[in-house]
This record gives sequence, structure tokens and C-alpha cells, in this order.
Amino acid sequence: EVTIAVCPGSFDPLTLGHLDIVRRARSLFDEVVLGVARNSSKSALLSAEQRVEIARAALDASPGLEDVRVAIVPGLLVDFCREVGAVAVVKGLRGGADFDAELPMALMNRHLVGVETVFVPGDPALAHVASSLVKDVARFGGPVDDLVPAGVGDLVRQALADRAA
Ligand code: COD
Repeated sequence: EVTIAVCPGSFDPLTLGHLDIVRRARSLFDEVVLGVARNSSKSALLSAEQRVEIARAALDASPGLEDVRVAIVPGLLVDFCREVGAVAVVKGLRGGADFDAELPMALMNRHLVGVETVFVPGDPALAHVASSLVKDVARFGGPVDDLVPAGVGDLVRQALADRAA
């Protein structure tokens, strides 16, 4: 039987840290769906459609990840998991703070529909890479192009400029 996992995130924008986790998820599961979700405690810089486009382009350019699907999570993550037939949610851990934030969500999601969460330690070389920090560095003119897939830095700078205008 084919096992399917969902890698959910805000992906605002997708970073090399996210791609690392998707690659690890893909090595564990037959099919992986990257779910672009709305984090109710953050306001997004990029639209969901832009975040989907960025993820699609980055996966298409990553050997071995072309078959990862990308979709918007329109409501509850667990409803999305049921819809796509996922047995697991895969989340990346950069450190203890990620675990503390993720454990209640993992327990709630299992309570709601029985879906398990698989925690995958990320590449320590990317432990400092977070979408929020990428946006902060870019906002103040710092270099971010080596933290995100090709072309994404320009899109982030453009979105920040549009927002400031
Ligand atoms: N190394 C390892 N892991 C990393 C790295 C890195 N460098 N960078 C990011 N990650 C991991 C994060 O720990 C996280 O697991 C994942 O990648 C996604 O990160 P983000 O920042 O894009 O996404 P978040 O943290 O804002 O998550 C948003 C969700 C909505 C997916 C989350 O809050 C969630 O699971 N909510 C469940 C509640 C629900 O159902 N909400 C409705 C959905 S619309």
C-alpha cells in the first residue's frame, strides 16, 4: 500500500530548510504533499498562490522531488490530511523550541483524526534558516539568496517593496 505524508507549513517563503525536510520526508514515504497553510498567528507577506508557485518551481528544480505535490490547505490541517489520504504529517525540528511548539499540535491532530506526526531533525547547517528571519534580513537589505531557492530572494524583495509603497 502506498503511504502518503503531508509536509505542512506557511512557506512564506519556502527556504532551503523546508526543502531539506521535504527531501527527508520523500525518503520515508511513497508520496509527499507539500501543504501551504495559513498560520493563524502570523500575517503572510506572500499570497498563498505565490507561495504555491514558489514551492512548485523549487521542487521542479530539485532532482528527486519533482513528484512532490503542492496544494493549499484551505481549512484544518487534519481535514486536508484525510482528503489526500495521508497517514502522517512530517515536521522539521531545528531545536527544542520547535519541538515545544509542535508537540501540542501533533497531539491535537492525533486526537482529532488519528494522524501521526513524524519529527525529522533538519540539517544543522540550516538550523538558522527560517522564513521569518529571511524576511527580516531582506527587509533591511541583507543578503538572503543563499538561504532560499533560486529567484525567491527577488520575489521577497519585490513583495517587501510593494508592501512599503
Ligand atoms: N530546519 C528544519 N525544519 C525547518 C526549518 C529548518 N531550517 N525551517 C522550517 N522548518 C520546519 C518548521 O519547524 C515547521 O515544522 C515547518 O518547517 C514549516 O515551517 P513554517 O514556518 O513554514 O510553518 P509554520 O511553523 O508557520 O506552520 C504553519 C502550520 C499552519 C502548518 C502550523 O501552524 C500547523 O501545523 N497548524 C495546525 C493547525 C491547523 O490545522 N491549522 C489550520 C491550517 S490552515
